[in-house]
Amino acid sequence: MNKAYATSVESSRIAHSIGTALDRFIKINQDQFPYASGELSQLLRDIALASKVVNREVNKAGLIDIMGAAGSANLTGDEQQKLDVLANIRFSRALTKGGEACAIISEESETFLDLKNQGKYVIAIDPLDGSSNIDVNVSIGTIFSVYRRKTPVGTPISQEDIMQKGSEQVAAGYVLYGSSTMLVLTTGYGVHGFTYEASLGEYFLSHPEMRIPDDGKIYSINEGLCDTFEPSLRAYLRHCHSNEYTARYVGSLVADFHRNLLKGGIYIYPATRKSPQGKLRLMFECNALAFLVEQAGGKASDGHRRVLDILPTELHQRTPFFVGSRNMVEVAEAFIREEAAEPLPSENY
Ligand code: FDP
Repeated sequence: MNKAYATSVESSRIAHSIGTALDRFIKINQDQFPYASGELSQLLRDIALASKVVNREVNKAGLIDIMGAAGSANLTGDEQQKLDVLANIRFSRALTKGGEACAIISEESETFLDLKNQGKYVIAIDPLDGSSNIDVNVSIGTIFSVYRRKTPVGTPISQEDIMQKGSEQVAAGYVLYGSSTMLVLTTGYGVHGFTYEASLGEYFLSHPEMRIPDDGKIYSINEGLCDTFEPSLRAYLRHCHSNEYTARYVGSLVADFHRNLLKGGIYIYPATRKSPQGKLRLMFECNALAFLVEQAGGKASDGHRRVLDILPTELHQRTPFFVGSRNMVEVAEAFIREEAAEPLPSENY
């Protein structure tokens, strides 16, 4: 081959490796996975596959709305479904067919689904988080946690299998359907981000060993609810203002979390007058993100204690959530502890 030609090919995009596909990554790292028997790997593949289908639906959301608005049915005659219900069906179907999950708990369902099979894993999933953003073309996400069942395979699923602390997760992740689609994953050995290459139908490792900066300048909270926050939290927000932090709030948890993971920052959904326990669900949203952030070097708290140490008593339990850069979460916690010393909010706002 002509040397000049070889050099030009070398420096062109063709010469660059496409990178590590998710499947390959899972295979290479399988021995690092807890209970490395291959089942967890298969489970993660099932989740990735369902997320590709949901990604396709999300990208068609506008078209689905148009068809829905006309009150029409789709080509196969099915009634159009809301995207979050659709996502729930996609993930439940993939996990059921895959056979590695024995039970699914979903933000979309009242109770858990016992799959009555030989599977060893319990999945908690919020199939489509940020639903108020679906209709307006803003990033949304899927959040999932994976637990090992506690009772013997072959017996009915019990409360013990379902109501596990976040610290017992063996894997967790989220998919962000945004300007690009990403799957961010931990199995307890760091956090790795994969970007979806639609033309190849594959996730590729794009963000290995993700670490959240110890400090940041971004705070993410629905500040419109400020008058209903505890005085201590309002004091923390004044701290953010006086330090000229940047306010960023998409209102889609996965998108806000992802940005802060990359840039450093804190996301807060606190207790409010309307939601005294906060709005977010411990088992479907907070535990997975808490596991991820800790694996990336950050922190997740309910203002007083580590989120992963909370023993759930109800499936749809809510918790206040402070998550992000370690130092920022610790400063926020310090403000919460000083609650009694704070002046009344009306004097300051
Ligand atoms: P949504 O209600 O749109 O589903 O957990 C749900 C969630 O979104 C989060 O994704 C988001 O961060 C939060 O609620 C937004 O709540 P507010 O509108 O109260 O800020």
